[in-house]
Amino acid sequence: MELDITLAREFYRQMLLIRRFEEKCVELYSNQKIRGFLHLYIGEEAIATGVMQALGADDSVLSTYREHGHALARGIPAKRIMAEMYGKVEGCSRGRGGSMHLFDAETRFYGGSAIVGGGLPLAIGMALADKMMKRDRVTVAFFGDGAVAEGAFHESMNLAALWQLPVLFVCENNRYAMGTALELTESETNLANKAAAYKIVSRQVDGMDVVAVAEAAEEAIAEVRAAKRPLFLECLTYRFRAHSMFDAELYREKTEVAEWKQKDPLAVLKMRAETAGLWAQLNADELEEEVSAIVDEAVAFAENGTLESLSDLEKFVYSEEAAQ
Ligand SMILES: Cc1ncc(C[n+]2csc(CCOP(=O)(O)OP(=O)(O)O)c2C)c(N)n1
Repeated sequence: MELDITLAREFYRQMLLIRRFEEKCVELYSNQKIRGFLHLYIGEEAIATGVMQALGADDSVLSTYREHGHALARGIPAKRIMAEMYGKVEGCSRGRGGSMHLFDAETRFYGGSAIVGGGLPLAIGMALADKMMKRDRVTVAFFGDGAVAEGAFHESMNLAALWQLPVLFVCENNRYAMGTALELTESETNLANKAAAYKIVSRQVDGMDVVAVAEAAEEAIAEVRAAKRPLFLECLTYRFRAHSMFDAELYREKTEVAEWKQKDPLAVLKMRAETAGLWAQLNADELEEEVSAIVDEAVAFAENGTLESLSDLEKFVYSEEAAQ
């Protein structure tokens, strides 16, 4: 992939938006504007950015509870995501889902999920439907390293291979499942090997380098679409922040976090742009301003949004038809 100025700017802008959006979320959470759980993607931005640019509008996406980055990169407007965080009806899930349950049928973003590995069986169902209906779609399922310990992971791998389903599995291996290091729960820590055991073509990529992820994702999605079979992409990454807002991080050394911060995806892209002689032209200051305006607008939109009225609280529990 040739890193030209258009691509470099777009990647940088996208990752910066995710970073600044989430930094604002931390502030709002501390001020109790956002309630419930909040899991930050900071450090992992290269994955959502790199994978999403390789998808077409008709492809489907399933995500996890750490999904703000996926949702933004897929194109859900920041203000609809922020309103969702605030629990306002203008939110992408009508304020009923919050941070962990972003959903937007228009961009075919079929949800964050609070259940570890919960998106995997859904991806299988969606891809099976596409196969049966002879639609030329790819389904992408994002999940963490913790999900490979779930039965749902193994059932999904098995069925995807057996039925030759067009799914790209994107494993975001950030080395920890909450407070548990991968090597304490898995005898095989090369997760691509686990998928390979199900006869699924699998690869590993540097998840801190957006260009590497974008290249791997483009190739992978083209293969899934052409060969109509699954593919597994393990992205080696790290989360810079705590698991969620309640986590004293007693399970890892500060030095380890500092070491990974040397590979900050924004810094890696900056280095690449400098090498290609594109950095000055990229105009990072202008992008900071642009992104800051988007985040401010999102907060204002959420602040001015409407809370669901009490009389509507039971709405959508049953379909309108069934409720009659
Ligand atoms: C089925 C299920 N089991 C346990 C939990 C509790 N839990 C929430 S997050 C988490 C760790 C998951 O880690 P990983 O999949 O690596 O994702 P990451 O948080 O690192 O992005 C666990 C065990 C849950 N939400 N769902």
